[in-house]
Amino acid sequence: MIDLPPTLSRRSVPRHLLTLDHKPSTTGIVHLGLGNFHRAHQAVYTARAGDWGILGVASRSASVADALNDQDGLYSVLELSPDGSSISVPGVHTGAIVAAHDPAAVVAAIAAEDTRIVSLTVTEHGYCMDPSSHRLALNHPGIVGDLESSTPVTVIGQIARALEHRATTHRRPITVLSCDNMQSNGTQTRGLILEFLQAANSRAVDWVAEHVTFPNSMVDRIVPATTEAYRATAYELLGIDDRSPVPAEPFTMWVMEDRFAAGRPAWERAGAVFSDEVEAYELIKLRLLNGTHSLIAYLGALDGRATIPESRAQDFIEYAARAVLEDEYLPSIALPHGFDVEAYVESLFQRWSNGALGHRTQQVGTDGSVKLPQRVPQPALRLLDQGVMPEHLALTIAAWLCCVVPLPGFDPGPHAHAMVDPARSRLGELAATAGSRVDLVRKACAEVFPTELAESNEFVQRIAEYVAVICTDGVRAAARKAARS
Ligand code: CS2
Repeated sequence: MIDLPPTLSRRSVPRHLLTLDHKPSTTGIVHLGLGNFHRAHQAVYTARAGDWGILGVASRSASVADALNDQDGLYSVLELSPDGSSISVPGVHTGAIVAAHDPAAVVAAIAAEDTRIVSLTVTEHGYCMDPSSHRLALNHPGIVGDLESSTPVTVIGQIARALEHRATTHRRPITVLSCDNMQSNGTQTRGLILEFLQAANSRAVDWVAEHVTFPNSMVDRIVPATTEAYRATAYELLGIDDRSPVPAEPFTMWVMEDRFAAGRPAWERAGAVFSDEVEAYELIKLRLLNGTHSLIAYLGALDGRATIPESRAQDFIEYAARAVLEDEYLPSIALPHGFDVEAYVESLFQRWSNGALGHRTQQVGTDGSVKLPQRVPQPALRLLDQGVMPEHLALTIAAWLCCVVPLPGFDPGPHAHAMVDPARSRLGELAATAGSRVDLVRKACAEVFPTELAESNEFVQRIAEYVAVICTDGVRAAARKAARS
């Protein structure tokens, strides 16, 4: 007989590794987006805060939800750094469901009387937002369908219908907490939900506006995708087979507004910060970390680098990263009171050097068409208005385009090919019909960025020049050009 390794459960897990040592007695939180980020971030804070259970909702894939249900709601978080690794098991999920299999169950869970918070990590893509106007994309096929349907399939439709249900039945208040990397994520989510309800001619609009809160939040932790290698490390550390471990860096940060309509876990016990300056923290995160991260990922992928630490170790990438961060992103931010920006910037470069984590360029480069609009346009427009050309922001967009748009005679390499982007096919169509490289860049910018950016001839021209240099002389030559300018 073969001895199978024990599977993860409340009975098999070593007690000292469990953050919450008992199954939560209630489910106060419904969380949409059961990906790795939520499981290594909010779930860890919640487990440390006490007895608040989370029902996890996966959008499509059943693998994580099945693993959690088969493992008593458990999975492990594998913390990796050059100084060593450690493992813990949050133990805060009371169950998991898959939205695509049962959208009505998602609406029912959010509408339930005991649910006090609905939180989201559904990525920028999940909000069905028009990139230029930042309003609900009323022509999005999912939204069009959801406006007619009582079993909505989009996240915005599901939350809106559930709030409508609350408004017309028990009327208990609730908080909608976006934990996605978007500027003013709470305010934007509120706008999208209210627009949906208005478009649906719902009578719940006023109730939602008055009784549901949407705090803004800034979330931060580098959390790669799970691979077989991470599973093997988790097995070594746990001695138990976990079907769904999550790798993460040691650093973690969460800053949010304290506006919860129906109570909240004591997240401050786990180090979360409640602040009235969240929007400033969001800008620091979105621009200094995420914006620079994008540039490192695209330059790295085009240079044949599989991971962020390998990319960041190239002198030309380190130079470009410091230039974009210090000269182009930083001046666009009013720092929060008492914030030590030098220490923050140095900690970023250390975090990006974490070779034990091996965060992939392909992962950071994925979804550029929905991530970059949150990172690049405002700092770029600000400098353009002052008559300054944001060279490294132009390089960021050029490098992204070279990764995801088919350009004649240019092969961006395997890491760029592996990047997933919802705009890939549309950008391919534009490339096939564009009259010139500048025309292609202008149309691509008009497709994903606010109109003002695509209308800046100078900026579009400069992006096209960088695209040309990357295609003919390579990414290092393009970075040299940006450094000289
Ligand atoms: C990254 C983020 O994929 C990306 O675009 O910049 O996922 C980043 O790792 C996290 O936001 C860190 O908190």
